[in-house]
Amino acid sequence: MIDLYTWTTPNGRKLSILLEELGIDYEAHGVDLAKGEQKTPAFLAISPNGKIPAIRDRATGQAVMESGAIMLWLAEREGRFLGAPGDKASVLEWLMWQMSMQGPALGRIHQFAKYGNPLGEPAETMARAQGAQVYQDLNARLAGRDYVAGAGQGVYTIADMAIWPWVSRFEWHEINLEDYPHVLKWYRRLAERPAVQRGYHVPHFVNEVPMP
Ligand SMILES: N[C@@H](CCC(=O)N[C@@H](CS)C(=O)NCC(=O)O)C(=O)O
Repeated sequence: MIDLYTWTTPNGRKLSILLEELGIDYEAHGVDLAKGEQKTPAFLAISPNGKIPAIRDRATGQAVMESGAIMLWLAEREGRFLGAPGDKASVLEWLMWQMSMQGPALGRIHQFAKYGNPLGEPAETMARAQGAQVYQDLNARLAGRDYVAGAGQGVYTIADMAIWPWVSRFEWHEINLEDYPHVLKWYRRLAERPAVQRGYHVPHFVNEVPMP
């Protein structure tokens, strides 16, 4: 049994989607970020960086923080969603791209769009240019492919599950997915998966999965 500590954000949904895809027993615990529950001593003992998501394996007591690390840890433990052995390099490439490029770039736009801009116009212009770059790179990668990692047309892996929840916030970062047709096709393909639908609504329902 895995305890999942999460909230209704893209980083949290990466893990609920993976757990739903794996079909293993887990219990989701909502950590209300607006109430500061991520900074309580009890939660910091599980996630020392004070951020969701985090997990704890109830059988061993092993806790893991950082969404990319948790995804890799679970996928390796279960031996699933990493593609064939020869696909591992590209799975890691796109998982790390998500963590270091896509998440931070789109997160900065969300800050400006939703919570105001104390840094001035140049910072916002730069953030939006980086966001557009992220979409251009993903669109180029998905041309002629079904999934981001793996040989040929690709194979469904944790890299897709990490990237998709951030794309599902396209309205927040004011990106028109019609401008990125390969991303749009891939986004819709994943959105049709029952596990993605279920994982999106953990720890509770906020809105239907956005469908462009
Ligand atoms: N690098 C971390 C980022 C996690 C993260 O930024 N979590 C946000 C929600 S999406 C959070 O917990 N924010 C609360 C805070 O910073 O106080 C990961 O990928 O797990």
